[in-house]
Amino acid sequence: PAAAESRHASPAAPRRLREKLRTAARMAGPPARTAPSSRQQVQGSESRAQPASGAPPARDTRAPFRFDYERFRRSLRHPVRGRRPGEDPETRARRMKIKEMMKFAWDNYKQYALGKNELRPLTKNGHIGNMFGGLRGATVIDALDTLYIMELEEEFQEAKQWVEKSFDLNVNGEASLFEVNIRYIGGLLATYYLTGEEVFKNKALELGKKLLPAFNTPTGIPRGVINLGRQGTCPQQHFLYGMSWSWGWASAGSSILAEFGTLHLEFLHLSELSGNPVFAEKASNPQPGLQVLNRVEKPQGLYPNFLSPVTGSWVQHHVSIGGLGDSFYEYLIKSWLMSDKKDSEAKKMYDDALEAIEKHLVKKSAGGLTYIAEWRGGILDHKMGHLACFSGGMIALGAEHAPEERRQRHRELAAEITSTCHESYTRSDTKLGPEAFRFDAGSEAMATRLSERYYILRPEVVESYMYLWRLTHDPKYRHWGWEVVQALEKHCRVEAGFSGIRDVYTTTPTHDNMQQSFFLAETLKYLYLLFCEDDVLSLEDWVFNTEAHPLPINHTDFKA
Ligand code: DMJ
Repeated sequence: PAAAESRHASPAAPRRLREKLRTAARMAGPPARTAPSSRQQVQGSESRAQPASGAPPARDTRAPFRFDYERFRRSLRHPVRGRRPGEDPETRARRMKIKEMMKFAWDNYKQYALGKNELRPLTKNGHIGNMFGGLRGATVIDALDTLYIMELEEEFQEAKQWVEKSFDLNVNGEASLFEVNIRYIGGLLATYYLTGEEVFKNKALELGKKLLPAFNTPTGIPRGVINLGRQGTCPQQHFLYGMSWSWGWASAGSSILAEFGTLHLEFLHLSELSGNPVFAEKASNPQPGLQVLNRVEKPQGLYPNFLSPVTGSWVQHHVSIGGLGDSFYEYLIKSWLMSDKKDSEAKKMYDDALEAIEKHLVKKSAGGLTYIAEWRGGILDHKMGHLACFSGGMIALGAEHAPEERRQRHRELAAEITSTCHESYTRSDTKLGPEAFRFDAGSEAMATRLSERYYILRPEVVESYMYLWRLTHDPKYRHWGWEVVQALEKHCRVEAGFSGIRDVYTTTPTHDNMQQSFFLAETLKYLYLLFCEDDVLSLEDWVFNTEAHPLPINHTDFKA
């Protein structure tokens, strides 16, 4: 993930977007993907900059901005849910099994925890937690697009009704900018693009505005925590504003690479749908912080995980393609793909970062397993987190677009990393992988610490299987995905939903009593797609945000 960065380094694409949006706002004529339509009134136009002089504002004669949803749908190259040509019965049966798992997960959430953030499947109640600043229904929002794609129509209507009637944005509490963005904004945007239902777009835009104050820092790099409640009005921009903080646990008030770098995809779409460039501008960080990431020296070309939003310098030299760093890299390559391959600066940043990772972090174990180590001030930590296993899919996706001399090497690297992550699953008693596994002290792809033996229904390994399947059609990826389905059924399915487990190395694991919302957004969606034809949410039309919410590729030219 890395949105803000790609904008520091990549003023060209956002500039094109801003031009397009301004033109659209002036309505000199319908822009490429926007045109008047009777049913598409956009929210957000009311919050464009107003004169701050105190004089009464001139009458606004501009026609309201409208996003032409029908035109957008016609621009897709494949039907969203695919064409369903003849397929072998086993693949279909497996897909149907995964659909049944989704229904089971949803039904139990609905029965015992609707409106809470997650289901506690053992105690049969709901969990709220403290990541979403008073927002509720994380599982509803995360599940919406998966329910839609799986054609669970009744369940989708139940989720939609909850959004219409009960999803309250007037909340007061400290939220993670990153989590709210990837789960709520991403989920709402994706569901709008899939269905054309205005409620999802309107909620996304309303919530998006509440996140903007997090960017009010000397560099424009946002802080990690935002209060969605305490708000006033900022006269210059006529926007609501709140207060923001850095995480208490992050070194010296720093912002986290994978957090401020994982906004760009969603924020570009907020601007695309509203006609208001402010979202793209904020996530592009064009203000005083422009070029921060380009300017700051990167140790051996690597990006450390902690950056000061005040000074724009690194606070600590910990580099990881897993937690704290992961989705920064993911959003670089996906920014380029989502821009229809126009955001060349994002692509260059991705290429350079991957080259540094290959050179300094990619290692081979004594037993021949390829892994990506972490780096702490120049010292390698021979460990891979479960989170880092998304990188097989990311590298495979990037490899398709790499120059000839790198393409094959990156394809092999992606396959090897994915195979190592598969090993971390097969070497456990449950056939599910631990939170982190190591390659030291004679250990190979296994957790060596008690505190790293748990599995919380994470998606990253099946995410890579899905990409590798789509890009290679090697049947082993479907086979590996089916192993995961069986292990989930055996060890994580309980009477009232799915639960994480505390130790993957025992066949009688204790459950953690939590059905994570990303299990419905990601794990089950990627498993389902693994057993679909390639035209279901085709990679030619969509990029998945880091929570597996599909956002459309902008096939049209940004130049108005
Ligand atoms: C998800 O919320 C996202 O994939 C995020 O990028 C990382 N972690 C979780 C799932 O493991």
